[in-house]
Amino acid sequence: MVAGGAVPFLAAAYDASAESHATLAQAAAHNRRVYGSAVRIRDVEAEPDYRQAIVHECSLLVPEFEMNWNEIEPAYGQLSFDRIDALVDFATDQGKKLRGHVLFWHLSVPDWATKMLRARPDWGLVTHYVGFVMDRYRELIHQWTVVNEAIDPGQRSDGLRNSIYLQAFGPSYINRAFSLARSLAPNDMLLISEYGLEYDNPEQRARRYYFLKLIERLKAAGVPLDCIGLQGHLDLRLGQISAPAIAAFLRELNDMKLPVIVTELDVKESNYAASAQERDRMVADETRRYLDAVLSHSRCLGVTTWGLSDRHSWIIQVTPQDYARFPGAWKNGESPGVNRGLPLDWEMKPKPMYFALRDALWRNRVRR
Ligand code: 9MR
Repeated sequence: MVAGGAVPFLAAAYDASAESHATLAQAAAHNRRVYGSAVRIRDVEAEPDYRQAIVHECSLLVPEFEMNWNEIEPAYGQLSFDRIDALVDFATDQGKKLRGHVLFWHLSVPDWATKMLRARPDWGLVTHYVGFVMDRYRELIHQWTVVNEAIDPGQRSDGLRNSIYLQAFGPSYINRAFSLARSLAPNDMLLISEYGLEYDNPEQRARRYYFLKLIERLKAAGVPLDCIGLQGHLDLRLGQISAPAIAAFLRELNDMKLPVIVTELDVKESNYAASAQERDRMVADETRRYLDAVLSHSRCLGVTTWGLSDRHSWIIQVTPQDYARFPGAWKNGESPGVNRGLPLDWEMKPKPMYFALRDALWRNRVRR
């Protein structure tokens, strides 16, 4: 093991085929953490340079959407596992770990299921999908996003999202979801994951408050919850992350003996009119601030980014609202290009965010 705080070969230029520098996975492993990314299997199959970067940099993969209920069971009773099987096969062949994502998420409930659950709250409908998925990959997947994005302040006094699950089964659907997952996977790591926890504004303060209250209730009720997923969708339009707010939040989780995983890290840019160099610096700085806050204040088991390269980001587009913030810009036919909020650029070359991420993973010793 290399002593000291510096990542070895930091100055070496990135070349996906070169073995001469520490990868993100290696920097994470230096502190017994895991680094990984969400992937779409179709892109992995179609784009050799992307496939190579994924294989090289990641020790864990997350299906970006292939495991969602609406993907697996698009019509009632018709289960299709082709794409998720291909993704799990790829990961397993390459010796990568997997996170099962996502069992209970309001946006992945198929329309037919929403209709049926509205008409009759049938828990069996839900257990059917979850049972099939968890059983099928029992030997291959040992960590699961069980419940995702359950918080939505402003709807109810407990801060819970008024999702179809809540409407059908009441707030205890979360307890039941975890009990179900535990019964199907007695030794796996079960996560609840949430977004909007990083900034010091009224909305995110409320999100942190209600999320902690929920976690406290779940722990008090003996719900088998092993780890907290912090999505980490950073957003430069909101200013800078609040290190004190994050530290206070993580102290509460530490008191409950709960480890965390950063599950969906990426950065939405704000100033698309700045130079590419400046934009990349702002993204990297925010990434560093965030990871230093999380990694130094928690027992953090790993980081996954929501995609590895800007070519595949779910926030790839610079939106009309973004353009509207810069009247007069790009009049000469130039363009801001795509959002630059992931470690590698469109050409699979590392950007400053890559080095900020790698450095933070290397530098922040693990707390056990
Ligand atoms: O990035 C994902 C996108 O490709 C899918 O179309 C979408 C719907 O399945 O889900 C996106 O991922 C979301 C994740 O599952 C939960 N947190 C927010 C992510 C972005 O919407």
